[in-house]
Amino acid sequence: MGEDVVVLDLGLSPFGVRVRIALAEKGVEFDWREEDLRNKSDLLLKMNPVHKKIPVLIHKGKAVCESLNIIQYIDEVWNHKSRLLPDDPFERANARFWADYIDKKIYSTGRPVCEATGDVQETAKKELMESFMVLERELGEKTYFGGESFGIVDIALIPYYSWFYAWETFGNLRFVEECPKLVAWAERCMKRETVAKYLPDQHKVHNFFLELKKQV
Ligand code: GS8
Repeated sequence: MGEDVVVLDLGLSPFGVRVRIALAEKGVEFDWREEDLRNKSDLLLKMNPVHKKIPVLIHKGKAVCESLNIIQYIDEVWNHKSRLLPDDPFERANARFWADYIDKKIYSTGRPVCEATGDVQETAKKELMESFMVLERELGEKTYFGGESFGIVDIALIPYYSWFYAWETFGNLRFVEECPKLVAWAERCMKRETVAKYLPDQHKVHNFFLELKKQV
């Protein structure tokens, strides 16, 4: 492997998908290793001793953790093509703000929409849709969140497109009606080889939650 890059990951993880897309955008080859989170490898525990979570990017033997942090690292190391963050400090701060917004809002409400019932699910549905409406407004008429070029905010959000079907099925949410611009944006992103290659099939995400529900 020319670049000496290893990714510790999990197929359906939206955080792991971010890392795979970022590396693909840069044309960096990597050795992909799927972890069993019920039986974490010694390598994962050694490389991410603080959180013990995937994804971890191991570059030349050194570990970088946390998906948004990893995207920024990838952008800085392989800075010759496909800049994922803008150079302008204000635009850069703005991109980080929105990536952080997605991180704080989507996963934490998106999981209970699939897993919970009753009031907990209702509250999560409301909060999730509120966040998507905010993102719909921020995207507006732009091609990508950063304008004409695909970047960190798109990479932070697009893995959740694989969850839309699960949210529609478990939560009865309607994305095409509620946030048409985001759906059109997601379809635009899907036309990119790097996204289409790594986005999990939406039925797999739905089945994952179905299985999870059976275990309860
Ligand atoms: C989240 C990673 C995460 O939650 C990031 O990389 O952006 N903020 C981090 N990883 C999960 C799998 S995805 O659901 C994980 O590794 N969980 C293992 C555990 O909690 O033990």
